[in-house]
Amino acid sequence: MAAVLVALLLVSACGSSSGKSGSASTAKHDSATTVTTKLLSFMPGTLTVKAGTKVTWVAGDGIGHTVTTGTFTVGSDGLRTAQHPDGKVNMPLSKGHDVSYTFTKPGKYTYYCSIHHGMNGVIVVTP
Ligand SMILES: [Cu+2]
Repeated sequence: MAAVLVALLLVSACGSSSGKSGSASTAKHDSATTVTTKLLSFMPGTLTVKAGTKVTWVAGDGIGHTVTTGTFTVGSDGLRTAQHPDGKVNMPLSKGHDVSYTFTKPGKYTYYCSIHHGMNGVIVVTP
């Protein structure tokens, strides 16, 4: 739990206005690379991206969460019964304070919200 690799992460305040106009879309996040928290879950629960893609987590609710990579076990009720952070990513997530991480190596990366035991997700990184 001690390793909080803030340096690896980019935190951007998406809620702040840039003052720019003329953008084609008001959506600031690409749904193909964004995970949004909703009803105490990560949506989508599994996101597949190519290696080198920056994934962004956005708080879609007013609740504080974390994005914590690591392994976990889930009980029959869908709640985590054990969690083991791997130290890669462990960042607080709240409205207006997105968390981003670039996955450079192919693989299956499991993560969770350390506060809410029902919030578990997977990033699948393809070559
Ligand atoms: Cu949470």
